[in-house]
Amino acid sequence: MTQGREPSIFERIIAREIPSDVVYEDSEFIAIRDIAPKAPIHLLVIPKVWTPRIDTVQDPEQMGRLWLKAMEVARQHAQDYRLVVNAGRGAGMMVEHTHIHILAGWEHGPESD
Ligand code: DGP
Repeated sequence: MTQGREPSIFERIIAREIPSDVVYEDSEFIAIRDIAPKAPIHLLVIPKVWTPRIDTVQDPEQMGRLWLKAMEVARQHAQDYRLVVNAGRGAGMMVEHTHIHILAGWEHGPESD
């Protein structure tokens, strides 16, 4: 249900209108490989229910589940990882649909490669 707005790229990925490399999915979340990776491992954890950006998520339970899922997915791919959230265009946010970036897989830390 997009109620008048254009579906986000991530909603189109969730609907399988756009192909992506899905690494995790359940009824509430999908996790995919970022199309333009900024680290050897670069995943996106995306709630299926659209909200424009993370600071519009009001429900602490929902927020908690999102971060717990991001850490769970991260640990399935790496022992050490960085979680990043861009909130707003001025912070580099390109896709208006709440998501958490998982960055990992460097040999000697994020500044090494
Ligand atoms: P942000 O800048 O925080 O809004 O991050 C959005 C990310 O989404 C960015 O790193 C690139 C990624 N992205 C954009 N379009 C697609 C797509 O069609 N498929 C995949 N897998 N990732 C995408």
